[in-house]
Amino acid sequence: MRQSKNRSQDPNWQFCYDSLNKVSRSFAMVIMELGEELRNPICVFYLVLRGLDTVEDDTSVNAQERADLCKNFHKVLRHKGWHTDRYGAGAEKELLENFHIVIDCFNLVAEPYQEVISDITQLMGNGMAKFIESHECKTLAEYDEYCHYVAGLVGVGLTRMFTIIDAVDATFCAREYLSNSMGLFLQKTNIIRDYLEDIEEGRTFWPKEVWEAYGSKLEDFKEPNNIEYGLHCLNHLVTNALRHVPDCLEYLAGAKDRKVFNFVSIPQVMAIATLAECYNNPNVFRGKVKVRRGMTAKLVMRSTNMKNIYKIFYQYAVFIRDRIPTQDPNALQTRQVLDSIIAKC
Ligand code: PS7
Ligand code: MN
Ligand code: MN
Ligand code: MN
Ligand code: MN
Ligand code: MN
Repeated sequence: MRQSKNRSQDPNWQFCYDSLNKVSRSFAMVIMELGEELRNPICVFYLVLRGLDTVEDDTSVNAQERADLCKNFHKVLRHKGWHTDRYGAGAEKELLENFHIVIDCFNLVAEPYQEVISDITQLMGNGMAKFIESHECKTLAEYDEYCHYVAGLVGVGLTRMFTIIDAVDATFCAREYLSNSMGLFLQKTNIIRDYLEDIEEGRTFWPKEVWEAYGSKLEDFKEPNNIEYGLHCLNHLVTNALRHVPDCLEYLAGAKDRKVFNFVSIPQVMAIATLAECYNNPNVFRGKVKVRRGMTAKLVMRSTNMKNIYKIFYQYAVFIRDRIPTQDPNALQTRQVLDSIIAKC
């Protein structure tokens, strides 16, 4: 293998960055903005977890086989030449068909990064396997547990990497709940927004403990007759996700490196914009709610310092607060969590 320094001339890294651009809607851009030291390790981290997630997601393969591969996925990283053509579709299938290239690149990143990637892959794979077997989030505690495995752990791993180059507050490694909240806020926003897409693919992440208070089947919220109950449930889950915001603001305030700050702040800002768009919005049950392209560009440009971040969160909190329906069963809780966010801005 030739040296890895010049990414554009090394066909293996070329494959990784091409693959990253194809599989991730949101992360390719922010990863490219990272500095030289973190860019390759975080690119590999992303592709390894995207590979693992493709195994978790492919319900056309039987549950036992998927769960076994999830549990063993960290071992694949030590298995030169490993690849599979059994999972996923499109760019994600192509990623797993060429996974031996990702493994070669994994072996080129510095040892401390390899250790983070391997540890987090093992913990995430075991967590995913647990939920493949049980198949749904019953309680709110299980919802938080699932989100910890698939996103909170990503935050924990990224924080360990940021600490290697001294880019975030040194206490963050010991205060894992802050990194966990960063991931849970992104993951819960994704789960709320993807209601319809996930149902159509035969999966459900909305926790039963919440939706059963508003309907007898989660799918029923799609029916125009049930829209009022659907919105109550949606608003309940938005309120639950907003509880992570104070931790996220504390984390962002402790990200000192300029490039790392942009990397961690842009997804958080996109999440609050997406949640604000979803709150009390019947279109969540009809299609994919998106932040407008022009707004996304504006938010990305502004996400460069804490003063702007506070301003953006303040504006979205007020925007949601002004739209709380008086008859919403969680109106009071929603107002309280928004007021606690506003107080931090
Ligand atoms: C290593 C950057 C910054 C402290 C693939 C970034 C899928 C929301 O499934 O693709 O298409 O609907 O839109 C990312 C914390 C994880 C959490 C989780 C690895 C932030 C495998 C992101 C991303 C921690 C499980 C992608 C969690 O959403 O979803 C790296 C700090 C992967 C982060 C998955 C979700 C990410 C997600 P889908 P998306
Ligand atoms: Mn996606
Ligand atoms: Mn998944
Ligand atoms: Mn997925
Ligand atoms: Mn083969
Ligand atoms: Mn999703």
